[in-house]
Amino acid sequence: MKFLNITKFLILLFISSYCLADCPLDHLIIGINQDGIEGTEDDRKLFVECSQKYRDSGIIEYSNWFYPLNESIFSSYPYRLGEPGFDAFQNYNTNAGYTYDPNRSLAGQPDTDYRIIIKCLSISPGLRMVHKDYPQFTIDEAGMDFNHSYIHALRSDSHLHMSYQALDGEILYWITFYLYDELADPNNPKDPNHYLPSEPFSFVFNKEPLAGDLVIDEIVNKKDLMELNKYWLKNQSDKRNDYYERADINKDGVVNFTDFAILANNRINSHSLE
Ligand SMILES: [Ca+2]
Ligand SMILES: [Ca+2]
Repeated sequence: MKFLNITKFLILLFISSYCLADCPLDHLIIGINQDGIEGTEDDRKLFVECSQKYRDSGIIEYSNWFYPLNESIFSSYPYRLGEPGFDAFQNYNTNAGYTYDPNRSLAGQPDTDYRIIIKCLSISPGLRMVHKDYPQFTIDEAGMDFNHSYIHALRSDSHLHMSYQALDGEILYWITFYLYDELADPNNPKDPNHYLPSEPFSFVFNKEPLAGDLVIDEIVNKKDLMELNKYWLKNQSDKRNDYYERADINKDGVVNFTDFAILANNRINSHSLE
């Protein structure tokens, strides 16, 4: 009996540490109003909070700005990692650590009042993202997506774990997503009940992309320059926004001529004339 109690205690301890606020695995947190200030232009714009992105990328936190994939026992897609997952800001559980933020949480019921779709814009060949829990799905092509709000409503929990699986443990892999609200009326973008799409965001595995390769495709060209321009002279770059999705190339807090020079140099080196 005592043994059963200890077992039960350990199981509960495991579940609580794995599933609740202090989950040891990295998660990106879905929210709105990134600057946390009411009355600014991002009030209804979706974003992902990136503080935990690459936290578990090495022996110490934030060792790398990529996730190394580990060789697994599986013969199919043998190089794997079980993070990052997704979560969402909420406004009711003050004990939930990093997800409690009333200024950044979505209002209403998931999948009823809003429906957040996480859509893949780009994925490198040989990588796939698998949701191993119910409902199971795999994303391995650009254009595929999943409904985060549906799973959130189904489980009454926004906390999702993902498995990233690849063919190689050394080459660069990437996956790029953006978020949108499927219930938003495209003809009425100022409708206060709906949310605007997020900027694209990426995870990279095994190594860092070329500095300046912001729209990740292993070449630095005009598309990357346009992405840098989107963040030009913004000066709030840090882990929370993944250094403006790597536009702040030297990670000094601001996107300026220093970053442009690095990008331009790699544009020449990657022999792109576009
Ligand atoms: Ca590029
Ligand atoms: Ca910079």
